Amino acid sequence: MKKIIFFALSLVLTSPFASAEKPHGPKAIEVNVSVGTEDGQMKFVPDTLTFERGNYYKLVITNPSSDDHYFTSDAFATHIFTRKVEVMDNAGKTIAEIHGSINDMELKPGASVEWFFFPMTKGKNLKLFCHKKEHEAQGMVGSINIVGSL
Ligand SMILES: [Cu+2]
Repeated sequence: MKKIIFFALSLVLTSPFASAEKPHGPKAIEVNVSVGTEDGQMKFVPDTLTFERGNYYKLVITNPSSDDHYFTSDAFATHIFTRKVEVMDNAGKTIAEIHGSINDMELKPGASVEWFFFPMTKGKNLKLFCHKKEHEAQGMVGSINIVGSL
């Protein structure tokens, strides 16, 4: 019985770290955003994102809806340095790592990605939108700010 409890406990304790950054990497500040909602609303939640220069971020983008949605911001890409984007499977395990500058991604229903980046230059009201047909017109727009005194 003790063994089973220990096994269960070790699963609970280790699973959140399965997708975590390697211990020697910089510590990322986690920010969450969803594209669409479970009940089919055409919006980003939240629809305004603010990042600060000098920090390192992990932006977790999830699609809880049953539609395909884009997370697109051409301006944002020019203000950050992307370290990598990790694509997760249903269990939260990384199945792909993408490197290079990124300004557009499409998430299928249930999909989740983690975008690791450094904000480089300040920016105000950088446009975020979903370019799936008619989605922007229905409210799938948002804005991204990059602030900081540096
Ligand atoms: Cu959309």
